[in-house]
Amino acid sequence: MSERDAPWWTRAVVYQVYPRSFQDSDGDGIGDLGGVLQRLDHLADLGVDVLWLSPIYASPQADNGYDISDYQAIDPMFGTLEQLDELIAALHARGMKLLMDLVVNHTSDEHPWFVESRSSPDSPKRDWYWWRPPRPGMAAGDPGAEPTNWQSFFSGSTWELDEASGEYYLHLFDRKQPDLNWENPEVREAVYAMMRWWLDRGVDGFRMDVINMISKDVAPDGHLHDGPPIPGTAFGDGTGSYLYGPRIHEFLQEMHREVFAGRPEPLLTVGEMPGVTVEQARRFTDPARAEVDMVFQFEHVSLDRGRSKWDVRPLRMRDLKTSLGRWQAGLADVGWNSLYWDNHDQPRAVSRFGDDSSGFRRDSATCLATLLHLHRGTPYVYQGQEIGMANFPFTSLDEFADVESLNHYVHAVSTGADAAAVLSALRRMSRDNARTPVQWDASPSAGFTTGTPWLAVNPDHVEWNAAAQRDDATSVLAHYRRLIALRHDLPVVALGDFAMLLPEHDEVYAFTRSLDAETLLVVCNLSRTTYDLTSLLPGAAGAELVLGNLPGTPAELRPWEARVLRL
Ligand code: ISL
Repeated sequence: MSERDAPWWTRAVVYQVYPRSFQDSDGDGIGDLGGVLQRLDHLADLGVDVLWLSPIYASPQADNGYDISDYQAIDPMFGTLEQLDELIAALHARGMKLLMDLVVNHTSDEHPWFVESRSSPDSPKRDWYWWRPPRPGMAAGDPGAEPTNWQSFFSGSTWELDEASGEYYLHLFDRKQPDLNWENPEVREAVYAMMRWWLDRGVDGFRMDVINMISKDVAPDGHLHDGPPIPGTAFGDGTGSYLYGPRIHEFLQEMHREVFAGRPEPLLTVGEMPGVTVEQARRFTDPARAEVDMVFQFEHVSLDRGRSKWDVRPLRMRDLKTSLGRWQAGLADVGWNSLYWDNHDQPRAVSRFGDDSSGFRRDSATCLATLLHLHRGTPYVYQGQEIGMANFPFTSLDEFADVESLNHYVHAVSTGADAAAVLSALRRMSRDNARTPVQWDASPSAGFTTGTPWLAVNPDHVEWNAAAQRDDATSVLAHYRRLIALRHDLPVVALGDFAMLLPEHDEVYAFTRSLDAETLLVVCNLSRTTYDLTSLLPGAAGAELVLGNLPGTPAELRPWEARVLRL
């Protein structure tokens, strides 16, 4: 890809706002659009190009807005459509763009489409969702009578019985999130019309929630297939039927034609795709196929787990290099990577991949940031990451709010797991780690709200907050600002070829980026060990420092030090 024909988003940085936890403007303890509007200077000051807004649509909030009951209304908890228009205008005035979350694998069970679908087997919208009778020869409600053996992402079966009709409906996530039936062309047209409505309003694109799951492998007679049994559970793994369904490319190409094709404005589409392989991602992001611009893949955030995310294992750096390196190579000539360490579904990166103990937190946060932002792809900054926010010191179940965490606790403990062990896994992996309020200042509610925050503020906010870092040139925040500016300034950061160095090294992550005559060497020490830099990488000696996270350029590479050097 040459500098001239590279799309705008190859040099862009995206900032994710999880609105419920970003900034409250009305004192109800829940962040809102008024709060986002108040904090736009923070984004402008960072220099980010795009704001990705997690869902603000009308929703019963069973999954914090990923359960939508009206795609074209703003939940009153978050504000009004007028404020959304105001946000679009304010962002555009600052040269930024707005990426909306698009959640169309499922709706809320309170969406009028589902309410109508559920009302009767003869409803014209019955086929908009996945309704199925009990397993042949079994009665509705019998153990094991569910149409397939699939396990939900949020624990238990993916099927919920509707007593009135004696049929089950499919929900890959919570039972309050029924899956839409994309086989039905009316469903697809309704979704496309809704998307066009948002683009006409001025939004600049969509982050598409679990978009690889919209096509299910369904037999001509409507039968869905059982998955292989998951050891130790009563369920099967259904992912083979829906992570890369037979019509997924067709649906995305149709969506592109019906929604995006021919629009003159520069747009961005990113598909969230759990389980996507690099070979599949090449197809999804090949511009010639016109599907999506980039995908979120999950390989690097699955390296520290066993069979489930709650089975936490130590991360081996070599695995991280192999994985990220394969994605860099796999999308080098076709397609594009998105780059992230964390988001609203993952624990905080500095706690998970870095070292959040007080002596290393700042250095490891800036080291991880340098590593990620110097890869080839579009980096995503998750709110609070830019000030080094860490996991929450959870000690009891009543501190959690997330449906995934709570469902897991109930299912695990009721099937015999040790409660203390479950709690300890939640403490490390719960999504609530990422969902505590943004720490704006050292005041009691961290400047997030004048009321009682919906989820407790991390007590470390007295030290770790944006106000304390804003004018400190050595802060995590200042480092993010420099990294973002570097991507804007140097074409080699956006477009340069990637080559991994020291693939076998357990603690030092190093690579080069090259474009035309320019080569950058990036060296990141992901440990507390001090290394002799020249014996590791002879080329580093005497090279010009472009950006580092520690002062000076001594001969040794210090703990959690990151350097970007020009060769
Ligand atoms: O959170 C996860 C890790 O356990 C994933 O299984 C996650 O549910 C998956 O990545 C899909 O995430 C998206 O869709 C979910 C929603 O809960 C997430 O917040 C969203 O990012 C269902 O809409």
